[in-house]
Amino acid sequence: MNTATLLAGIEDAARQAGRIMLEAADIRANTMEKEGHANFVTVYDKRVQAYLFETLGALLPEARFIGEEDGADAFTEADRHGYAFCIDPIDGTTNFVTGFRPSVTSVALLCRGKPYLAVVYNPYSDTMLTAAQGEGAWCNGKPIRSSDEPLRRSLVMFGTAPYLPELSARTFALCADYLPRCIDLRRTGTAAWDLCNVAMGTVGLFFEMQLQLWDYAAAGLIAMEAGCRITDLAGNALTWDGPSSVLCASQGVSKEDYLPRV
Ligand code: 2AM
Ligand code: CA
Repeated sequence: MNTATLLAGIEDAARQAGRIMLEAADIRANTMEKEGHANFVTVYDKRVQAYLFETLGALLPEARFIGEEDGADAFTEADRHGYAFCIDPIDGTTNFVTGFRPSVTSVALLCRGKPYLAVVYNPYSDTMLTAAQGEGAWCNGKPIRSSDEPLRRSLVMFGTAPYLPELSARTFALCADYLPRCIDLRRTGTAAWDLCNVAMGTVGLFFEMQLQLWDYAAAGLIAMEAGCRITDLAGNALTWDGPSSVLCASQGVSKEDYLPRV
């Protein structure tokens, strides 16, 4: 199957996943707590993942699956070979539960352990972000590039990892470091959407102390294909095989401004 057909199939599946999110009812009553503080899952996260596993499995039967819910949530050595879908059925589950927007569906297709195709869909604004490795990134079918503005004329977004309280002091030290060096800070509650904002050019830089592979695999490729730099918070290349800190900046942010100074 060629790249365009495969990408179109993933887009269709993400759009249907978005429909499940938009039609969700009684979300709070259908919410369960996972391990740790403020870590939720709803029946809809599980329903969307089951839908995506089934639909994408039919699209590319030889692909393996890594997804946040219901097990199958670890990258394994087998995923370094062939194809593997890496899926977050609902990124921004806390937003989904509380009614704060947005939440998105995130699907990356890894090829030999590296992101190859990516789809992030925001059903609340009907915004479809896509990317193909080496071919570019698109928003609703139009090519996107990250911003040319320097950090001092850009917004910075960050995630707080509330389920990992040991990271909060460092997270807020980083906020205090970046705040005087940028216009202002923003937090949406979905790392995939934050990274897409850097890719779309609305935001100059994003950081979070720890993300899971399914939080950043798809949006990370979209950001790279839009000209962004993406590394861990120490500036090392991402290995795309498990949890990591993530630092991502638009093409206008200089190397000197990129890394934290604390
Ligand atoms: P989620 O909504 O799919 O859970 C918010 O800071 C970001 O971190 C969201 O993208 C959220 O994804 C993600 N996240 C939630 N729990 C996490 C965990 N235990 N480890 C890393 N990232 C997590
Ligand atoms: Ca999720």
